[in-house]
Amino acid sequence: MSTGPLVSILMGSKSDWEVMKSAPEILAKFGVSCESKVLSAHRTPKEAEAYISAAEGRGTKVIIAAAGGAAHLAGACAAHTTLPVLGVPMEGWALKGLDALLSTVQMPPGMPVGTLAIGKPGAINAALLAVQILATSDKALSQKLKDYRDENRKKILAEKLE
Ligand code: RP5
Repeated sequence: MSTGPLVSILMGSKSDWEVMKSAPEILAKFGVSCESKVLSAHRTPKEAEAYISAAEGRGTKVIIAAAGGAAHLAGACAAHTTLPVLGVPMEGWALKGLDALLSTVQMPPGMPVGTLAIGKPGAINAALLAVQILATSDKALSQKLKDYRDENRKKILAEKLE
């Protein structure tokens, strides 16, 4: 029986939450179930592996993994599942997140991680991309995405400059 969320949002530290909370906010707009958890590739490796290995069996369809610095969480997730893994590099404490971006994006061939932008834009787009993945087999969700784009388009066109 599927007991898990459609999307799992993992992050290496509670300090990532301020940025990553944008992801569940977006998923909620689309009525997509999710679970947000702190699990670290380095600090809680066994628990991270156990959680990821069980994800597909729980009915989860997409994993979002965020980490900063030597950001190995998304790659470690990819190593333990064939579910799509979307990586979000956190800005962290140095190098403005370039370290996390490169750590997340430079996966070896055969082990893909879809890497988004650094920080909040990446958190938002990871959630939207997760919805887009789910929408390939869900017509109602696909329509919601089209409506969302249309709302944004109208908002931009209505913007006035001083
Ligand atoms: C990474 O180290 C985390 O994802 C976080 O972005 C960064 C700093 O973690 P804390 O020292 O704030 O817990 O693993």
